[in-house]
Amino acid sequence: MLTLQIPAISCGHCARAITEAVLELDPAAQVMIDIDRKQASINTSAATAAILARLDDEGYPATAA
Ligand SMILES: [Cu+2]
Repeated sequence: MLTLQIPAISCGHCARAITEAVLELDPAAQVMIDIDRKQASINTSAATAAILARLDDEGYPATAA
């Protein structure tokens, strides 16, 4: 389980955009977003670096929580 801190999360749209970005990398990924805590919990076989790069492209820079 990868837990990311993503300060730019502010609403459901952000949560959906992040989820879709992760699913493009790994269609089997499980993504849980906590909007209040601005955290994403991701169960994925994709490389963490690839996830971080993809989220950065989407405008949601993330750090490991
Ligand atoms: Cu939003």
